[in-house]
Amino acid sequence: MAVRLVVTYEVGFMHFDILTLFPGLFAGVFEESILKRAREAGLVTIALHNIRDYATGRHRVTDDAPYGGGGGMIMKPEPLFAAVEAVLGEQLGSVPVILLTPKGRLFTQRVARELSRQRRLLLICGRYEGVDERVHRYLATDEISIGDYVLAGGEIPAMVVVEAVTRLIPGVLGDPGATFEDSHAEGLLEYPHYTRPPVFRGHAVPEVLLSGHHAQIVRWRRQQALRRTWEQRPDLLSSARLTDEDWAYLRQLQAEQESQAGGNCNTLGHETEATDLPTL
Ligand code: 6GU
Repeated sequence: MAVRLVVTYEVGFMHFDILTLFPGLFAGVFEESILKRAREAGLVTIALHNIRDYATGRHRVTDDAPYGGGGGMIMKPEPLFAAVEAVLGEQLGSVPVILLTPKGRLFTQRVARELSRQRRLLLICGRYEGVDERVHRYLATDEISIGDYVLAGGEIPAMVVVEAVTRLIPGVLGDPGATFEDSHAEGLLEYPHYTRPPVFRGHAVPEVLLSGHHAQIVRWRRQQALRRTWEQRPDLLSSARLTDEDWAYLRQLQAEQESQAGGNCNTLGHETEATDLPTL
């Protein structure tokens, strides 16, 4: 009798609604690579809505000068409320309405994971100069910024959110382990990767990776991830999940650094602010 091996993959589904004044900006990003594949596989649907279509009057005005004076134009509340209400209909109140704004909470892998558990998300692309406060207070249920720098509008941040969330939807990436090993997934930066050739322009692949010793490879990768995080993003170490062995390795790195002249320079040679370990 033949034995049938049944492999089941968990698959998810997500719908994104994006409200923007510039729907044309999204075409390339959504029509290539991972987002194209996720859409073709029926795992993700994305609807772009032009905010201008919900503005009234002959000129369909979507922004206006700020009360109290000052520079820049402010997005008017009426078109945004009308758009969200029309797009969500009965689902208004049960779908997160996320305003992309530099005033929002910081977008991290944790936030991406949190959002990937939703079935539907609505993203409003704000323009940098500002959005009427009534939108912040009474329409948006969440506000997200992708980092401490200034962009002209929320369109590129919306693409960032859609891509980061989509790749976490079960079934989008072939290998379910792939998202687990990502930089940031465990709170550490990722270890270095190598592929053929074994020597390229005189630079050899680390011996351990060619050794076939699985346990040694795992240990080396962990130490590389720790070293890289300590060098580039020491702020991440205080919230990473670290074992006693990890801490021992970090103390060893710190001891090596302290025994070198200069003290304030890490092994890459540039100045870093916080190479001191958080709690040793
Ligand atoms: Cl969400 N919007 C704008 N305009 N600038 C940003 C941002 C968002 N996140 C970082 N910079």
